[in-house]
Amino acid sequence: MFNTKFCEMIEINYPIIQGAMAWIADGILAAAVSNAGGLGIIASGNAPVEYVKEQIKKAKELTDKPFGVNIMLLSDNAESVAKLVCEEGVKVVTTGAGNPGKYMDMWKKHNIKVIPVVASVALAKRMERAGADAIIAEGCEAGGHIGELTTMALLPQVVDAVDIPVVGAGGIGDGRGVAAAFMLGAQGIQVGTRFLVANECTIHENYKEKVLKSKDIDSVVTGRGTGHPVRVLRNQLSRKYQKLEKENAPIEELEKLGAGALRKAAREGDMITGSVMAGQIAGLINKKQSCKDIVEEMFNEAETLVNKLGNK
Ligand code: TUI
Repeated sequence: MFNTKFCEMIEINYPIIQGAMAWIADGILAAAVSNAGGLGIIASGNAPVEYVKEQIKKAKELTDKPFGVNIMLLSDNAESVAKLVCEEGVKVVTTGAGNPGKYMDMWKKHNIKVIPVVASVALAKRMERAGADAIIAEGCEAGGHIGELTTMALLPQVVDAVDIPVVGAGGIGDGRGVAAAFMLGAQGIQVGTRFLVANECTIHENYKEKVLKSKDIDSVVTGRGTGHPVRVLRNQLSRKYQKLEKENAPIEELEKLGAGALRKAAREGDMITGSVMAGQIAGLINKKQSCKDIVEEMFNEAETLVNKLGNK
């Protein structure tokens, strides 16, 4: 039922992209999602280019299915990673936190499918004109760096504004979310938070436990004042950050507090001074599963729901 044109374009069985989560989405997670029939994504975040190269090598060892690499455009290494994906023959690139316009021609020349994440209709249109193959419309329910609009409001407006496939993201954690995104016109979905607790996700157990324990209102947005709003699960770091923001602390002080904090949470399990990025849907996520079970369960649930429509 959910075998869309988008699936054909990317050569995947299920129209699901695994969200690019910096210091979290490595070659192991990406390969597991691709082996499950979705599109696994290696997140480059702020990591050095050598790290990304290693993760691409690992993913190639673990799967013969297509996988992608995400370029985080705020990173100092964005340009090097943008070139690396061309050298490595990566099939799909997603981008986040900016406008990837200056790399589009290079990627298209290398036959890479380009799927930018956008948080507005304006950028979606610009990306379509620049040659994007599809668009990920990400609402502010998502974890990490976010825009202003919710998925419910953003997704149908982007669907109406462009002729290329649109993938819905932000707040999707089960089959109900999948069905809802399709009702809004999406041809695919992107899921991050639910994959945090996947068996193949290599983050620290403390991070997984914090996601499993979290409730509906446990995420907060920090950094609205600095122009880089980020959704995280509440902890000592987020409280300190918000207090400093209220006191109008200098941006440099806030940046210093945030530097390296995601790595600390994801790799060292520091739930006190680490940045525990996750989406609003974390409260719904209550079990660890393989990537295969997550993907199949989400689409089976969605199919059941859609079949029920109109029946009493
Ligand atoms: O990029 C993400 N999520 C991220 S990136 C990240 S690493 C980071 N850490 C600290 C501070 C900042 C980043 C953690 N999570 N999601 C995709 C996304 N892109 N969401 C929103 C956007 C976005 C927002 C504005 C994309 C483009 C944009 O406008 C650019 C323009 O020039 O118009």
